Parts: sequence; C-alpha cells; structure tokens
Amino acid sequence: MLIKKRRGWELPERTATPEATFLNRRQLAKGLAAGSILLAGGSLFAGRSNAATEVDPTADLYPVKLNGKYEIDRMLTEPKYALTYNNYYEFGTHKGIAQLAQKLEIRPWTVLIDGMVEKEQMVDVDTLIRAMPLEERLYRHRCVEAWSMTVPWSGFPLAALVDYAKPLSGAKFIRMETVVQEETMPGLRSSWYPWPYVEGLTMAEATNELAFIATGLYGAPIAKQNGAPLRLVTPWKYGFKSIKSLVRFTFTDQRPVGFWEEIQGSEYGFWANVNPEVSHPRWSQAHETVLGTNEKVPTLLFNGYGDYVADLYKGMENERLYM
Ligand SMILES: Nc1nc2c(c(=O)[nH]1)N[C@H]1C(S)=C(S)[C@@H](COP(=O)(O)O)O[C@H]1N2
Ligand SMILES: [Mo]
Repeated sequence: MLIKKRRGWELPERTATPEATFLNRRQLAKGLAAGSILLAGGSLFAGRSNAATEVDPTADLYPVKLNGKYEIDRMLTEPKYALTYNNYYEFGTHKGIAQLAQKLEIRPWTVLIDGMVEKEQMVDVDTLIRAMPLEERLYRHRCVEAWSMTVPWSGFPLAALVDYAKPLSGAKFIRMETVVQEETMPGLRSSWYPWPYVEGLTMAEATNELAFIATGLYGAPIAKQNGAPLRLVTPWKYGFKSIKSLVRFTFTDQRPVGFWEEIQGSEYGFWANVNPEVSHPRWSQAHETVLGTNEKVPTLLFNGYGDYVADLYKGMENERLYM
C-alpha cells in the first residue's frame, strides 16, 4: 500500500499563492537536479544511457515563471510517480519504460513544419524553444485507463507555434508526428502497430489557450519518458491525445487519423474529450484513480476545463465527441 506523505509543494493550489507555488517549484527543481546527479551516477537507470555526459542544452531556461491562471484543486503528483509510471508504446506496452526510454536520442533534433503553410521549414528544436514564450502551468492529466495526475508542465502555447508556422487560411487541422528511432525504440519492432504515433487537432482546438507544448516538467527539461523534447498537452482530452517527442507539425485540410483511432476506431476517436458519462468499452470513465494515492475521485466533463473549451463543440451535438 502506498503511504501518502504530504510535502510542502503538495499543498492544494487554492491555499497557495502563485508566488509561493513558484518558490516551491524552485525548491523542487533543486531537488530534481540532485536527483539527476544521482541518475548520472548510475543508481536509478544504471548503464542505460549516456546520461552522465548528457547536459540538456536548454537546462539554463528552467524553472520558468508560473502562469497562475490555470488553477488546480488537487495536490501535485510526486515526481517519482509521473516519472516512472508512463505510457510510451515505442518503448513497450507496460508502464515501466522510464529506464529504457533513457536511450532516446534528443539532440540533434529537428522539427519539420509543413503542409498548408506560407513556407515549409525545418527548425532546430533549441532555436524553436528559445523563440517561444515559455511559462509553467499546473494541469490535470486524465488517461482513458482511468488514472490521473496533476503536474507542473513548462512550455509554450501551441498557438505560438501556429503563429510561427504561418498557416494558410485553408488549413483546418494540425497533424502531429512522434519521432521514429529504430535503434532506440524496441516497440517499433511490433510492426502491427501503425508507427509513427500520430495525433491531430482542429485549428480551433490548437489555438485554444489551453493547448500547450511541454518542453519541461517539474521545473526542469522534460524527461525522455514523458516525451522530450516537445510533447503536446491538451488537458481536456484523454491522455492518448498528448503525443510525445514531436518531430513534425503538418497543417492540412484533412482530418488526421490518430494512432489509436487507426488501431481501434470503435474505442478511440478523433475528439477524445473527457466525459464521465460515456464509458470506454473496457473502462467506466465515471471515476479516476489519482496516481500515487489510493484515492478515487469523480471525473469531470472536459476534465474540469469546460469553461475554456465547451464553446469549441457548440453545434456539434451529433458528433461522437467523447471517444
Ligand atoms: N508517442 C507516444 N505518445 C504518447 C503515448 C505513446 O504511447 N506514444 N501514450 C499516450 C498516453 S495513452 C498517455 S496517458 C500519455 C502518458 O504520458 P506520461 O507518460 O507523461 O504520463 O502519453 C500519450 N502520448
Ligand atoms: Mo493514456
């Protein structure tokens, strides 16, 4: 049984001023840095990577300033859970892929912006990250497997990348693609999966203020297992929409077919908006287990983000918005 130890930085957000939260975040970052030294020393992910010599070239950017607008009503998930309980099928179909994922090569890393844009471009990830307005946001995350976490992401609004890309007026969707690294990703040998992992959003969703590209987590560069160096975060949608390790953004007038939709369209759809009233064939969505605790809490429509996103779906009552 997990014993819940309450730490300073786990205070419910409503009792902490944004400033206090930011200070706590800094302390957390220090703790994490100490943890990375441990990691480099080989105790956690021994012999798995060149972590000892790897220094993330964006490490100097963190922690970034908290944007306190996005309030949460839960304690933050302890890093040890969010960093070791993962879904990243390229590395395996179980939750314990964190160690294997240390092999992912995250530099050099080039991002392709193509399709219906003024000018297609390849941009180096460090150039891109440094051109973007970085901030920290505390968001809930709800996996369709009925577990949830609450974490501090660092990154930038997806809308800023859309501005940067200069899409043509005919573009209606963004299709996003995960890197393919045959040498480091053992899951790719399972050739019945439709690699690469793909996800998509409408332009209205992509430019909604909640849509975020994470470049950091817990006040440090985002860990490989969580989707370094760029990972989509759409907190009102089920977790499978939040595609990891992005290398390509394609602007298109065709609705993209996501990885899971391609595998099992009857279970996973394009919209995937969190809805406690619509069950997945294998999981009721009414409740969720809070990662790192034994707590089960009711799931909220749009994962509690309806004020920001419900308008996106007005007039679409006949669409299957929730799977
Ligand atoms: N490329 C890729 N992205 C992915 C996945 C994956 O298997 N591959 N899993 C998704 C699912 S189902 C979830 S719940 C989240 C998990 O993110 P976390 O490991 O950071 O908690 O990543 C999403 N993004
Ligand atoms: Mo998930």
